[in-house]
Amino acid sequence: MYITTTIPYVNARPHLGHALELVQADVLARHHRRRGEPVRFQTGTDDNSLKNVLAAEAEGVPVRELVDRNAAAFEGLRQPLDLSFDAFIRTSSHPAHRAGVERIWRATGHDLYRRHYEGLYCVGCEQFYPEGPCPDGHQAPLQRVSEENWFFRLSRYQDALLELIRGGRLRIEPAARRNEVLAFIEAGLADISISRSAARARGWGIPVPGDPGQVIYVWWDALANYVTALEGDDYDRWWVAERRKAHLVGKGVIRFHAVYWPAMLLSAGAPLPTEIYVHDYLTVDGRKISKSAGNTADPAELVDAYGVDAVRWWLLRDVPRVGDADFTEERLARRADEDLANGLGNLVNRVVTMVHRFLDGHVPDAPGEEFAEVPGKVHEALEDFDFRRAAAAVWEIVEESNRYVEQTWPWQQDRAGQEASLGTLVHACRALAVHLEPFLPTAAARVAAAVSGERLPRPEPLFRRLAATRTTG
Ligand code: MET
Repeated sequence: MYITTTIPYVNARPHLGHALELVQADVLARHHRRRGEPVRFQTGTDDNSLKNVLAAEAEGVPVRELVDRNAAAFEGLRQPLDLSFDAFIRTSSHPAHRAGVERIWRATGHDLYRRHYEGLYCVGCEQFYPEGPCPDGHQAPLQRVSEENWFFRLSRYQDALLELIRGGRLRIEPAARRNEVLAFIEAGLADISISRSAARARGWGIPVPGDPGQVIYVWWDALANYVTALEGDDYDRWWVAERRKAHLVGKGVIRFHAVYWPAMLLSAGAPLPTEIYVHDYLTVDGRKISKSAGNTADPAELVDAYGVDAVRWWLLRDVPRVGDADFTEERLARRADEDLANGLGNLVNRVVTMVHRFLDGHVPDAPGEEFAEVPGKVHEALEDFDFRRAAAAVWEIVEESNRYVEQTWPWQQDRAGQEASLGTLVHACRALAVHLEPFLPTAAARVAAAVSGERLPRPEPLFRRLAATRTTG
């Protein structure tokens, strides 16, 4: 499976919303790799936007400097968040990106034309609106633009797109998002402007081939990343031969991925993606995430303060499949304490402690449950893009095992009874370590270490309690 995230603008440092999409993609990638399927997990940054240029101007630094600095912060999430991406593409520095964008431009040449255009451009959204204000709430005044631009005959692809989505060849999850896309296409597709004057772009971006006075629209350039990063044989392997090509996207950018991008590919005669998974947004402390409001919830800082397991677990366990979720540090700490420290940590600790107290640390040679149904349930949930349900399927092992301890009271049994019940419990903890890996790779490794071998290591607490660590300011 080829799994991509969107490539964020780098006008600012990453916020928790970026971490959500990256962690979701990471779980999918790890899950499919464990099933023995080849996986390519790709992410990156959208460097060529006007938004980045304006941010650099506001800071008084060269664009290149700002873009490099912020892109490094995105790439730097790999280690703190335990991300397993295979490739990271930056549109301003990837050696094959520009040539790839130019190739797509030429391949779609039969659908391109120049005409005069007037409209209101929102730099925050990097798109035109017929009238103001920006529906997304960007405060900066919309720019009135009146210039010659290149246009793409999107209108020509209306029927092909409808058929593609209705027929399920392009699957969009959740279904409400699919219906939203269908309604948008059914309402009629107008051609779109796909270039701007180089002057308005401040000379930043990829020039239109053969027309250096224009630069290519940043979305056209950015969407192309999904194929331009596939160099040499990788294009055939991951874009032509691969059966599953999934884009993870936020709800605000569906139209670009489910309408513009497939139309570009159809026009270029290239294969199409097969799946688009749409997540909703996070708010932080009840407000839209925004740099000016100072509530971006820096993912690397959160990991510093609470640990990677707590951050990943909140994103996976508390964010619903549909609907926005509100993040607060209290919620993160509460969820981690309840599930990780009290639920999982306590279980493993109790089991290891009892194995030491009653069996001198030796793991009994008793049969145990494999929880063979868990991978299937996880798989079904992930096919529905439902991380919460997938996480809950694994969590049943924790709950069932804790119930088992309460019901069997190993400390009251004779030696044979203790061997049987502790054998079962050690097995369960080992199964947990295996099934938890895609979600919480670090915690899974710690659980595995605590319950592996014929003689268990001395018990040590796996998770510290977090509730008092920090308070949201
Ligand atoms: N840069 C865009 C955004 O942050 C995403 C581009 S994905 C091809 O919304």
